[in-house]
Amino acid sequence: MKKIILSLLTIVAALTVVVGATYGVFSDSKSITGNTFATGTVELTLNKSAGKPFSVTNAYPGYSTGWEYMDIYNTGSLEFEAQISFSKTSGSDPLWNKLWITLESAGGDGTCNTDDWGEWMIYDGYVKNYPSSRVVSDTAYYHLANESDGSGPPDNIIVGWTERVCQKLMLHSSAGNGAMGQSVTFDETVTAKSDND
Ligand SMILES: [Ca+2]
Ligand SMILES: [Ca+2]
Repeated sequence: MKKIILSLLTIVAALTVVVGATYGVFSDSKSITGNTFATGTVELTLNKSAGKPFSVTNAYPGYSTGWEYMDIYNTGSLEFEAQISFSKTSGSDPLWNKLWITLESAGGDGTCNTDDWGEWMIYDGYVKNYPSSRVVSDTAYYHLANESDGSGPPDNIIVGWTERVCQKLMLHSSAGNGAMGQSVTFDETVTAKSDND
């Protein structure tokens, strides 16, 4: 009986050795190397006509500047949507409240106020009421608008391209004596945002 038990123990020990052993395998492996992920840059350059910034003196109700422009030039590596905003930095509120601005795209000929194709009205109203969230690179205002990934309506300025925004500034004819002998200073800012629709 003792011999049988010893034999069983030997068998169990042997099985343990077998179970604990690792099998050899044949294998093969290949890699796709050099995966990278990098981001682009949003960068705008703002060029302008000689009459910008506006520098108006001795104005009166109904006075208007001539047509000036600024060029929103995409100098980054990503197409972008462009927005304009205006903010008063100092000076008279009664005068600021009566400043009126007209914004138009330059159209196909790139020249302001020639009424050619693509010369769309962007805004015609009081500067203080300008809707700053408005994308001015939309096809409604800009005939070169693009959307390379087709993800939404074309409202991007593509890399290396320029949108010319024509503008003239006037003092509304309804301005009263509260705006007389006053001055106001304001900023016009263009914000470029990477494509988001
Ligand atoms: Ca034109
Ligand atoms: Ca877009």
